Amino acid sequence: MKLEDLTVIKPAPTPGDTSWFTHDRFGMFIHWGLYALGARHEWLKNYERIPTEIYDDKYFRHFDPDLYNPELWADAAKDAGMKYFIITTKHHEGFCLWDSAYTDYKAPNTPYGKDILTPMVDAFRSRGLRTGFYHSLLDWHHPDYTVDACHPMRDNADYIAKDAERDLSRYVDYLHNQTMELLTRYDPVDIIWFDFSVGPNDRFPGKGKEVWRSEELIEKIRAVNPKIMIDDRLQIDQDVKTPEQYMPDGWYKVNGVPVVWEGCHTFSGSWGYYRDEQSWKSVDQLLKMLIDSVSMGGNLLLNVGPTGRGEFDERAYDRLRGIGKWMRRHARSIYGCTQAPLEFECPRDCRYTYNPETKRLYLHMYSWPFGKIRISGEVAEHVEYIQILSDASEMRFSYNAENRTVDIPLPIYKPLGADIPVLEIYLK
Ligand code: FHN
Repeated sequence: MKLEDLTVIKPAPTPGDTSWFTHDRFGMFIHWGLYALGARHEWLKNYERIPTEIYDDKYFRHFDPDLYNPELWADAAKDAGMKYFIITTKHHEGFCLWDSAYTDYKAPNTPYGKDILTPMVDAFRSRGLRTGFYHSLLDWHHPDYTVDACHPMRDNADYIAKDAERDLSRYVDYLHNQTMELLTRYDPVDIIWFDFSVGPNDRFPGKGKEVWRSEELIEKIRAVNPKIMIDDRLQIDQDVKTPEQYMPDGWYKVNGVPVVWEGCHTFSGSWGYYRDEQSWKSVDQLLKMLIDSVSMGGNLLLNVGPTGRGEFDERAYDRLRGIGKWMRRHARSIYGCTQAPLEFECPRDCRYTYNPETKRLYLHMYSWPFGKIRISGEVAEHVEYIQILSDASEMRFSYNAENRTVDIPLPIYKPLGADIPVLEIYLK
């Protein structure tokens, strides 16, 4: 087969502009809010059924991240090879990081006394990273937000009884107003990442596209920013599917059709800062999550939960540095890459990524086989030149046309400076 006749998957077209997104592949998610002070999961208000008065007395009244310096965050993201960031402008607790005109429950009204979002957007944009806003549909603080299966007060009969006085549509007006406030004040925002639609249970109705007036909201958003990417959690599919905390076993599909997708993952389980959590993934694991995602045509959104002082956890910096060390030499096996042609068989313990523009194939070796590695079948017929990506050293090979195999003798030791070695294969 000719190279151009091979089957390279293209995702279904999207209403917003995803061209940069499917090129850049790697972003930073940031979960930050009052829950950083609790330092035991961003859902602590729900898990511990904490009434708002107590929650705010503890955390709103003590929020003062004096070491907050978003320049350091942006540097860490850029040096790790990330190309965009998505910040929780408001999470389920309802606390807003920016100086919203629609609420007093915001960072400028805490002891910290300042808008947190503007310097962050400026810092990341000044380093060429694109801007994404996570915005919670749930709001455990707003007076008109009614009780549902995920509400901290779901077992509090007195609180539930007051639902009769709550006007959920007034809350949804607030949601629409704040969304438009964010998109106009920080225009151009590249991604709006809503989270999430609540399922019904035997006690409470759910909250989905009808409640959020999702169609109307999407229309308003596209009217001010037609190219923006909108995620899938308004219950109306838009620009990106968002599988969370698991790795699909193939290109993510909707009704059998491959789509633009992004896997969002934590370093260690919780999204918000969790002081005593010890389940931190290794750099090797994280790199394999990035490569796996791209090898199946997707993006990786890796989350950081800053502390109550406004710093990234040392364990996060350590992982970001490790990822950056590999990306410095291997970035072109990620950026602009996607799933390899379907006709290409991949050797054991390896992954392929493929750049359809440069016609270069990247063989990521998760283990270093002894003596040689063989690539077989259709791919073997297209091999023109091979080098180790990290140091551009030639890898000589022998092609057997009868067996359609290419054998590549390997040195005993895997190359230095490449936690995960990559062979860059020029195709003809
Ligand atoms: O409840 C949230 C959770 O706190 C976190 O924000 C994740 C990130 O995608 N989304 C929800 C759980 O699906």
